[in-house]
Amino acid sequence: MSAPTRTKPDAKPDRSSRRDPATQPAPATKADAPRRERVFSGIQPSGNIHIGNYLGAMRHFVADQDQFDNIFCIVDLHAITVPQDPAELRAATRELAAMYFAVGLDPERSNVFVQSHIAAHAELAWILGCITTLGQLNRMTQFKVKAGEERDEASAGLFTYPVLMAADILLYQADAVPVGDDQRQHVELTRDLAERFNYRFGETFKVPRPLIREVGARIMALDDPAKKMSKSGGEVSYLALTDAADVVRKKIARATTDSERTIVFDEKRPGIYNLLTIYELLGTQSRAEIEAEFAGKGYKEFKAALGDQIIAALEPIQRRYATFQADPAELDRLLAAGAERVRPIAAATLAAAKRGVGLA
Ligand code: AQP
Repeated sequence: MSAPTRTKPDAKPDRSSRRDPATQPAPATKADAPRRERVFSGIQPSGNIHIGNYLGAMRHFVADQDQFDNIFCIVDLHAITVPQDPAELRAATRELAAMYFAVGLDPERSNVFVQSHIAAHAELAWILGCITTLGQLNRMTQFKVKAGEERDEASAGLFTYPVLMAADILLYQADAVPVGDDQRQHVELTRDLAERFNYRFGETFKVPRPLIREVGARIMALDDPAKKMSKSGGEVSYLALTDAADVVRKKIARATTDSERTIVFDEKRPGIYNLLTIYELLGTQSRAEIEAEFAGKGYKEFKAALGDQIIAALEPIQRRYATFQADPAELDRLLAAGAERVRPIAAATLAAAKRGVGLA
């Protein structure tokens, strides 16, 4: 049931709004029938996938594959919110596909596809953009960080990026969104938009919850532990999943620590804390065991052990990555198959949203 049309777009949704069966997305496919909880997440093909992407997001996608109905996207429309070289973007899209499968996503259990291959993302983003306020977008911290001082030079796409992200998630009626901590605010906006839309136009979208792990949700830059590790940081700031062993050793040796001597998990010492967190997440030891292992030892020994551990973790990923990269036709086939499987879900949701607002 629709709310009065005078409702301000920024008004708090009234949770007493009733379900309107006319605006329910039709059950789309067998895959959309009573089911496990569905997760949706995306990664931009905007550069080298780094260990922050892996520890904050990708490894959870893989670990939880059997628990969820899985939809993972290569968000190329998000990537073009900042300038991209077209040939590099094309290559990065396949590289990210290869990396998704190399870290362990099984194409039988996880749907992996390219965002721009399903036009419903852009269409729903427009509709959602019309119920999003400038005030909401002005509060998005990632835009402020990415636009920097040159705000007027940033693209309108970068400003409305969170609306496209909301469309990505809501199209698939996702229950949960596994992401790193930097995306928390965007998932909150997604929830707000879903609730507002449902209130104004009838129950249409599932309101998803963020799935953010406590440890590893924010891996910091190696050269500046005050900043998050990022694809667009300098070469020495991130560890790419494709880095060769000698590069890993060099980057870890140079990683910023401090002038103290003890190797302990202390959040007030962000450099060593970040490195210890990576060590913890790639290994099996508890924090107490790690601290005991390095008691009385120096940074040099710890960094050597960390380098070895990273190299050992990356080796099988890099081997599988090379195999997928060597067969671009197979990658394209897997991506097309992934898109075909999820397209009906997106189409049903978009149709319901259009009916809701009076476009169909
Ligand atoms: N440093 C990080 N620690 C933990 N998780 C992280 N993620 C990103 N950086 C870290 C998570 O990885 C997923 C994909 O990220 P993305 O490609 O969508 O976006 P991003 O945050 O823009 O990645 P970058 O590396 O920072 O790229 P640039 O520099 O191009 O902006 C998300 O789940 C994200 O939370």
